[in-house]
Amino acid sequence: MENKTQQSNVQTRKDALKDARKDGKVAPLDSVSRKGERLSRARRLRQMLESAELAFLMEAHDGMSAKIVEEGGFQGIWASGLTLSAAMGVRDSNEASWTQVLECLEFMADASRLPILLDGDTGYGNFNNVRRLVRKLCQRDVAGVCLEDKLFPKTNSFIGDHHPLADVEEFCGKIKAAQDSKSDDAFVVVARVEALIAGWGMGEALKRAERYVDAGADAILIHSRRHDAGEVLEFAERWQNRCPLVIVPTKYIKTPLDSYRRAGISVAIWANHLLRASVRAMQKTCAHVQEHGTPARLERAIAPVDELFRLTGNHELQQAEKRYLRNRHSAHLRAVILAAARGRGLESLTGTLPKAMLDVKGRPLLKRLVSVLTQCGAKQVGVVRGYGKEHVLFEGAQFFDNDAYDRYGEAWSLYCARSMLRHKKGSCVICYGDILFRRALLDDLLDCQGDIVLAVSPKGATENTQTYRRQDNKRDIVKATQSYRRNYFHQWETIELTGIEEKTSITQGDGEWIGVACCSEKGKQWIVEELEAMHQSHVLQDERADLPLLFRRLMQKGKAVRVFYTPLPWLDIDDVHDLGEAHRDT
Ligand code: SPV
Ligand code: MG
Repeated sequence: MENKTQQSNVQTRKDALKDARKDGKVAPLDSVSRKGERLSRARRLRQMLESAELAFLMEAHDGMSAKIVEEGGFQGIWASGLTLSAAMGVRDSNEASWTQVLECLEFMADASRLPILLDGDTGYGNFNNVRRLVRKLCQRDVAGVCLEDKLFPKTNSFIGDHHPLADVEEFCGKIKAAQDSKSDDAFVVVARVEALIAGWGMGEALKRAERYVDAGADAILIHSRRHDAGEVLEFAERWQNRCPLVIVPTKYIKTPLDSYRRAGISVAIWANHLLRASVRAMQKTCAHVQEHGTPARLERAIAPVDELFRLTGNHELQQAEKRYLRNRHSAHLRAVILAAARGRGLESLTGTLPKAMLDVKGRPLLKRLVSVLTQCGAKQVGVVRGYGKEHVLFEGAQFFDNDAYDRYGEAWSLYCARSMLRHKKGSCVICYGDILFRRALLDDLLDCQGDIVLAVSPKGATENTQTYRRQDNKRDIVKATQSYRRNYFHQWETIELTGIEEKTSITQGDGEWIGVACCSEKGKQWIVEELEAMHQSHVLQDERADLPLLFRRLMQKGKAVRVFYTPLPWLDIDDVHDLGEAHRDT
């Protein structure tokens, strides 16, 4: 007899819905409207309540659990007061403030696209607190709030007896206030009837539910702590489908779901299961590690670290870095500074210190260089030291020793730091240790496309900005497929190196390599392979094995080395004269 009545309820409800859909009054339970627009979260929650299907909300208490609920295939989230509090380590007695709850909700709403129904307890105060709460929930795209007719501060429904209930009139005022304060029409206000919990009986529960619906509640949550579903099924039967019903089958967990379907219940909430599952998993993990002294044997039983990265969307961040970072290299950028030489022409000043450690306006040259590279995003800076290596040690760099600094050329120094080029990911800047440049120059170089790109001071610029340089000083003179043009777009033009040699006169080339190069992942690989080849054939173990030789060999093998002309000023400290200029200039 009971089942029959329940079945006929469902039938009525389904028929009513069918008609409403035909008339276009109720959208199908879908996340997209008929016009193809994505429905708001509040609209989707409303649909769940209004659907003839039994729907489920799964509890979540933070961003991670919200994400897991979404991936788990649920249609919505119950932001449980109990688990939000417990996850913060406090009691479900309004010990967490409402703004702390709001903050958690914000993480949850960001982490998942599901509609969230907040367990708003008693509304954290009177009607006025409810108004502010609802305004804030709408702003944060929370789909609805469930208010319970108890007193602030509330007690969890499964603790203690004789819970005091709110005055009906006062509670109706909160429901009206909630409805009046929402900025999204679809935002859902659920009124939770605690009369059965408080032992006030079925009559009181029905009477209150009626009043709450009259006050504007969109749905009624009828709560029971009995271990069978008798109370809620009886309520549903007597309620006669006046508005959607929500239940929380925590205690009467064994009731078959079809009983709820037959009773015409709209939404069942699994209110605390994810937190309970993770508490047990955490306790087991602690016990295991205590017992065995190590989590080594747990690796397969727990989520891999990569799973945390996946759940928190690290892949998206990597894509975004490519699009938005000032230069696309920064994420894994490294740099190698070749600073092994004593410095010819500076013997009077390099009695003990190598030239890279000479003071330039109160700070060693090398430290200035490391700081420019770091500012440009280099995550790791390697310094190859040789002469006076005991004086080359400071924080912020990793050191490599070249003890053959006075016998072999710079290519050998680079070979000493080849491990820096072997990192699979990210670009690497290679630069001499006796130069100074500003950040803008390196930023521009890093923006340049190419597997090996040399920063070249173009002919005109070199002559204008570096007039103090001695004419007989040797420089790395560059010839390229194109000379520098004062063209806005030159930075994006593909200009390739055709020759690089030590010469004294700039007039013989298109510009001067300033001693800074940037290599892509592929470029790094070419360099490592070429250095190994040079090593095998003993070309590397020679004082003439400098970086221009390395670049020429790469070019001969058909590897494109690019030229990036920069008119920005830079300094090359070759002798006492240069150092004097650096003091005046920097
Ligand atoms: C919650 O999840 O916080 C609830 C449901 O309010 S219950 O714990 O059953 O009261
Ligand atoms: Mg609660």
